[in-house]
Amino acid sequence: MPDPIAPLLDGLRAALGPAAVLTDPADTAAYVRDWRGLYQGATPAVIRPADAAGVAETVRRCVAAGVAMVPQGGNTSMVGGATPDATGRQIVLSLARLNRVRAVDARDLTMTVEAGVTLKAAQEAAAAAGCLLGLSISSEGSAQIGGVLATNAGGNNTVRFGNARDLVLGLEAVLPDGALWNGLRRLRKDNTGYALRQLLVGAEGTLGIITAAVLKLAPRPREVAVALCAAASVEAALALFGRFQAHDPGAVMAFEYMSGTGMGFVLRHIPGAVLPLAAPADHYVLVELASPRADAGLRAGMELVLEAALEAGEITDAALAESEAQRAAIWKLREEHSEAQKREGASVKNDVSVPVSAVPAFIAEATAACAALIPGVRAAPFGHMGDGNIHFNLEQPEGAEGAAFLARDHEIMDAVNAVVRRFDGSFSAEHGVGRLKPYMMPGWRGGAELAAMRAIKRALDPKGLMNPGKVLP
Ligand code: 2HG
Ligand code: ZN
Repeated sequence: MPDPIAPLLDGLRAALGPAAVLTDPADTAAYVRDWRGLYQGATPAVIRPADAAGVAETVRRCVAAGVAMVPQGGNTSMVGGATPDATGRQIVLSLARLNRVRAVDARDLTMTVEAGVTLKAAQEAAAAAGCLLGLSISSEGSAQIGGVLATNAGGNNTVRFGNARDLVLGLEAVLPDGALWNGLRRLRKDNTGYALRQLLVGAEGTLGIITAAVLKLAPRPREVAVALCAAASVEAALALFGRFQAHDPGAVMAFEYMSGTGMGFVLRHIPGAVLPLAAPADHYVLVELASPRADAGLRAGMELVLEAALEAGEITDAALAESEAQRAAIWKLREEHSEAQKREGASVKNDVSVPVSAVPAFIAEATAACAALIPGVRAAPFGHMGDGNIHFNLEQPEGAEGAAFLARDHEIMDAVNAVVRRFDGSFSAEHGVGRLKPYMMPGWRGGAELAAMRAIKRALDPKGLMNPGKVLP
């Protein structure tokens, strides 16, 4: 059989223009490797359509040629979800040029954005209209809306607004047969059969390619209060969360836990990172309160809660941001955790969730399990305590060989997941399954659930050309 790729690329050049087809390895290199450096793939071409019709055209031509596609946005996946395999037979379909904010409606509190708009640009467009897009993740400067939705990203504001899925009212997508589906409805109520939009959200590009979405907005906050606290223990950090929830659950915008180990990496590796507290601690909490009211009295409420927690011995110190610059500096200590862990050496990530109340016991038991498995391993758990999603990341023992440590990644993940299972948690809370975790699916989602997922995949993508090797084992 003649190789279908050369004629496919000729056809795509003719249909989309030569600039939309990258084949020079110098141009495609950045698309075939994930940012963590876990996966080095290969591709004959990166296709960069300018609009949804171009995406549909690309999919139709790839399907006709029997060539697999790997959709890619900002290439910030933690699980290799956007990287092609090493065969050099999978096309990378970049959504980056679909970068228009089509509409923002401050009365309906919705925005319509294309897949290639970065999350940060979408937040800024919402803010410019006096609104808030209630989704914030550490990679928001690079991550694009299409990938954010395809992975059902969570992040810092899940405690207030839910996950990406909860913000989606409508979707436009190219289905695996190349049909362009316009489901960009802006309705708060719409019970008309299967919620196709929700099927595509979280499917990681295995059931179609999201090209645009209608997202829910909220009124823009007029008062914000942020504090960094030194907590006496993980239990104490959770008790502090309980205090804020009891005081005013509607005000909590983020409640993030950080271990002393992880914060130590940030202070060591991130230029400009400064701890605004008297002394380093073993446990930290970042809490953000926000209200659309300018007279909500958040600062006073924050002080009240923190004073009570100080008196109870749950926290030993706290710094309240006095300015936007201080607020950003405190958030930087949290957002740079991944980068700092990368610079410290090899690390194995466990993006897991347990019921919020179980977070302290989970961290204690997972820490013990990993110490027993690899003496000297450095647990640096951090993350979204307010929704139960902890990044239970492990850094190689000091002085150990990084590659040897990484070679044990399955062993480490399995040890942590055994603890997760005891608490009825999830092995992937917000990063998705990607290429890293399909092997876990039968053990966690086997039986009726996986069978139904396979049936859906077969029905929509019978040729298996949409992001193969991801999600399903
Ligand atoms: C975060 O919460 C991201 O900052 C990254 O989800 C987590 O690096 C990680 O494991
Ligand atoms: Zn996270």
